Amino acid sequence: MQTEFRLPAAFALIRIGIAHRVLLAASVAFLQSPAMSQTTEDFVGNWINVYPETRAITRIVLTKSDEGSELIVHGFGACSPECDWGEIRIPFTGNPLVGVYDFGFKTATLTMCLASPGLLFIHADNIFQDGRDYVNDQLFHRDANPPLAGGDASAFVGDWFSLYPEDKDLEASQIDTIRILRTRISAVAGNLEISVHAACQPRDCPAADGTATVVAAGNPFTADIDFRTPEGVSWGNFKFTFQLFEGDLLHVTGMLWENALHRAESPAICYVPPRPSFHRSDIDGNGVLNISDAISLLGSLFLGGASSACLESADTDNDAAISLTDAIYILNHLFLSGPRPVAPGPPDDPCGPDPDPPGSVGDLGCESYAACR
Ligand SMILES: [Ca+2]
Ligand SMILES: [Ca+2]
Ligand SMILES: [Ca+2]
Repeated sequence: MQTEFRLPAAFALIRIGIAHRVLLAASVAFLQSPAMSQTTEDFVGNWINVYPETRAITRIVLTKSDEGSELIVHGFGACSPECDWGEIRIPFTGNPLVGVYDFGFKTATLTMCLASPGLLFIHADNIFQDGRDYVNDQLFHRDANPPLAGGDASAFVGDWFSLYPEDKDLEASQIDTIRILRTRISAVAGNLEISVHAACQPRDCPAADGTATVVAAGNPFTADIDFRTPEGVSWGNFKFTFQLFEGDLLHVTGMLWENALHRAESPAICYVPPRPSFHRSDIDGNGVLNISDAISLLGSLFLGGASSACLESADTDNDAAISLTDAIYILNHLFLSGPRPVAPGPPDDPCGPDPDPPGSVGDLGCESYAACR
């Protein structure tokens, strides 16, 4: 018999500690890569939440002060009609910017980070006077239409990870919700197979997994996902929305509807980890291409030697197979002026990723390659 799972209603009084701040800073630093613009003008705009059904900040208007040294932040929250949070002024200190709203009953600290020229990421720490606090992550697009990524369904394929470390916000947040930690999307027979791993907040309940198979139907697409703990306890049937934005940002939102009431909302901004860089044909990974690489490859193919820690590097001709041909290719290049190893090229070329799409047949992976760290 299944026990119905209930998110706990009691709130513990845990304050956000220094570790939380340090981790936040580390996460925001990630968002700044690659280098983002750092002028006030880049922040100025009418920023709209990418998720129209949000119960948090619906939009935020950023303008420049007359003297140009400050940004004026004008936030609006989800109420009916729209809640006007009023204006706060914050000095411009670069990317990210931090502003604090003090509502009396709670403070909301907004860390605003340009994720790309058209996308603003806001991490909000809400601390209530009674000690409860919760955090949420939201993504905003500038004016008009969201900059959704183009391409077909394969663009969604990959392993996606929450922007924040897995346990950080679970400790900080005291409001019942779930946090999406990891999402894996695979292409199978024309469909997308989705696997979402989530944890609930506060943390005194187990993490759960949900899976779904959907027909790949554009960007965004939705999926109904039933979450189950390892013991088989159901969290209920969540309505998920997956939106892919320019710059490899996947926005995942889960809504749980119970008796037609909105019960939980868990936006999670996710990112694709940077693809590993390597040099093609440097089988032993020492940053130099010579006959040892061919010998090492032949050893792994025919003498039971260890295979390269970077399979893509060993696939010298990038034909999705590591074979004798690759060793011959190296020898031919070294001693008979044969063609150079293909992109990203041998060690005298810049480090780079495999040109094949992530998760495709041609993507053999590269677990580690020390010469390109
Ligand atoms: Ca080598
Ligand atoms: Ca090959
Ligand atoms: Ca490849």
